[in-house]
Amino acid sequence: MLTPTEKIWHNGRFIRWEEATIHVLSHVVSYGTSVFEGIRCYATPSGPAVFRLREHVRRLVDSAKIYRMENLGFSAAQLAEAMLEVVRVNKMDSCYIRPMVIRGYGEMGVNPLKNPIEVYIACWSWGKYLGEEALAEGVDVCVSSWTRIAPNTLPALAKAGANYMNSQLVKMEALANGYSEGIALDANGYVSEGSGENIFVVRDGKIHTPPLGASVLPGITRDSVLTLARELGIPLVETIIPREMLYIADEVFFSGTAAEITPIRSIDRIPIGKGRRGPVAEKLQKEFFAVINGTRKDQHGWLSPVHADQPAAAR
Ligand code: PPE
Repeated sequence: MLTPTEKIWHNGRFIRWEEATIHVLSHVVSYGTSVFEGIRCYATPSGPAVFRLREHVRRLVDSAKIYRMENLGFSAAQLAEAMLEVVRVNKMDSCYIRPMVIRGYGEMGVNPLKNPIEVYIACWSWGKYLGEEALAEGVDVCVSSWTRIAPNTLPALAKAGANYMNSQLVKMEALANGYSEGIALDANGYVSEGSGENIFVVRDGKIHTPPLGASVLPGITRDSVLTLARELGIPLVETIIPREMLYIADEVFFSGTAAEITPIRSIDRIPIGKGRRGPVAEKLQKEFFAVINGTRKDQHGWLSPVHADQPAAAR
């Protein structure tokens, strides 16, 4: 179960965790009117630091814009500052931050435009998403019988609550069949993404990942993986991936804020490569964890220190 923290930020002020409730007739409840983010704050040797804060705020604002929520009442800079403040106020060293923009209580009916936009930012402690052993051992997954949201239905570039109804179908089916996660194909039958992760396929030393047109969320960890891979000189390509490419890959792995970099050791009970974490995933994990642990120079400015008097990580 979720362990409560003390405070949640709501439209510019802090309220108690228990106070952060909404009316059952809020627009979001009937119609799924929400966009949100998931961000990790890591404990570094120089104090807590939020990973890729700017990019997450930007994606939140982009998601809102797609749904015609033009005025959130706060600038990107104010939202970013509020996210850091939530970590400070709750005295967290490391945590998961969940900013949410919802359409609240007012009118009923599909038209959301008269309903107030409410912004909430919560944080809590969140451990390993796909289990403790997943990062080292890899996970067993399936290809879902559910298709990912099709182009021009629910926009995949927006991180909207409603998208996760599709994710839930993928996830529940996977769990019901004894897998830890499902991989959804896009409307054309090509590999898209996991219920809450982007996906990478390695064959002959080259990384393949589906392009943004394959109904994937523009993952910020995905971008980090691509950046680290380029720096390591690993060839990579964003390209459509046929389902069967998964089975004959040398390695397949997931990326995501919650899942970080999680290797996949089997798909539909077919062992991937040697049936455990492969060298490319391991190399990328090593680099990624060195950045977030503050032991590798943060040359891209990916870490935002939570406390003003805190030195930037490992400079
Ligand atoms: N695809 C989907 C569908 C997705 O939900 C996520 C994040 C990603 C890709 C990876 O994106 P990024 O986190 O920016 O690298 N999923 C979030 C929600 C997890 C949840 O269960 O809630 C996350 O990882 O925080």
